[in-house]
Amino acid sequence: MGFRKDFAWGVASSSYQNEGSVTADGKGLSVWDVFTHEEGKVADKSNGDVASDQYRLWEKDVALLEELAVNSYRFSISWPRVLPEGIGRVNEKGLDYYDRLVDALLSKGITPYITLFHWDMPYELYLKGGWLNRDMPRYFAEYAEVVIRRLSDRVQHWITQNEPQCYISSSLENGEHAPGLRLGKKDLFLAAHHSLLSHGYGAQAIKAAAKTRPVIGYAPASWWLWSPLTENKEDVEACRNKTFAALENPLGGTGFWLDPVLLGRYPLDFLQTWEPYLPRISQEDMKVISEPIDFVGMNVYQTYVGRAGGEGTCENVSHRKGYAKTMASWPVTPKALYWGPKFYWERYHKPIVITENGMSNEDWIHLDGRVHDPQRIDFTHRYLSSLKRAAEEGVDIRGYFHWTFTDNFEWSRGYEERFGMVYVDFETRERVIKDSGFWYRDVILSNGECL
Ligand code: IFM
Repeated sequence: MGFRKDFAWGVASSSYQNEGSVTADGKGLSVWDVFTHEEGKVADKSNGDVASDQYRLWEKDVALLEELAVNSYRFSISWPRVLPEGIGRVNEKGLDYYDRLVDALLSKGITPYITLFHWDMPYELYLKGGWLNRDMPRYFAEYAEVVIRRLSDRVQHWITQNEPQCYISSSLENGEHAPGLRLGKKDLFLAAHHSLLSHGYGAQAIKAAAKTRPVIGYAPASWWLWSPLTENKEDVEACRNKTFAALENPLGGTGFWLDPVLLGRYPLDFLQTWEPYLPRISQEDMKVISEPIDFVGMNVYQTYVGRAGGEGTCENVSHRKGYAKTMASWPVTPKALYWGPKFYWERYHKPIVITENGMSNEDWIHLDGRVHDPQRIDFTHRYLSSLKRAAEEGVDIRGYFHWTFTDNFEWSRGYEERFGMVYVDFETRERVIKDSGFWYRDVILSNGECL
């Protein structure tokens, strides 16, 4: 027994990182459109104005997806393309684009997994206070409803939010991401609570407006994972506890973002430590936040490694000399896709979809005209083997989406790192499937049996 027969094999992307055409056909500005044009915000002074140009080259991209043999494609919708001011006026031309994309995918037997929010907040809503505004969750629900009305006769799989840790912490705490603010703890908790509420209102809006039975997920960043050095009971226990514990910086934590959604409460240790900084959290809010969903999305790139220390602590033994790492300096730690899903499954009993996993690399077109990326093949092989082990031991894993489809705009690092299974020449927008893409196709065609 390996992966389920109906396993979703896919690749993932996002609107700002891929679409380009940032003012085409009536699209409004997002916080990223504004931020990337400010001095010193992006490492290579670039922006997503064109990105991988998917808005114009979508037909080519659908043909590439077919060549990769994926049965699913995860992409996000640009909120300001659909509602240029964030609320109110609907931009039909923006919706038409997603209509065409969905139809083309379905005609090739590829199931769309649509993320409603992958960071590109309408700039007009930022001017209204963004995540600090108590009305944001309602605005998000209004937007969700517009999209669901238009696409849910054909689309069933929805992901409300991608990596709230990033659009709260990196965006509002350390200023690295748009809109580049540095707020204090009280504001951050308020924004985080509103983000969780918007997930809940979004899930309710999807259910209320869907024309076919929706399958709803939520995809926080699963970067705070701990895998045991050995499989001794003590090491496993120490790492499980550490994975869900409240952190010194609680907004990075796993329990903080998942317990409210899946268990209906903030973690107790978090509430005790941060009480003086928290907004009013009502029972009604928690009911909305924990609106039942169908799967938990895991965006997994790495894990810390730990072992039992004294007095129930977990000792960090992560980095050994000369450890393997990706271009982003993220350690190559395949155990993440075994222990992460296992710990989540044991705590939440929710089906799991790996909504992101992958690595950045320095890829280029070789003399033979091909893009050889053996590191990415080895990386993915190792991670998928771990995932397969988890599936074989009974963890309910429904799908895997490689991050990412084509090379794209990597936020504040611009175009310096390439995460794609398809190479993009950012001058000509020419695409070349990398060796890893062909390798992944064989994995998909064997449903993971060849791993
Ligand atoms: O490119 C990002 C993506 O937008 C969110 N998750 C992590 C990826 C790699 O940094």
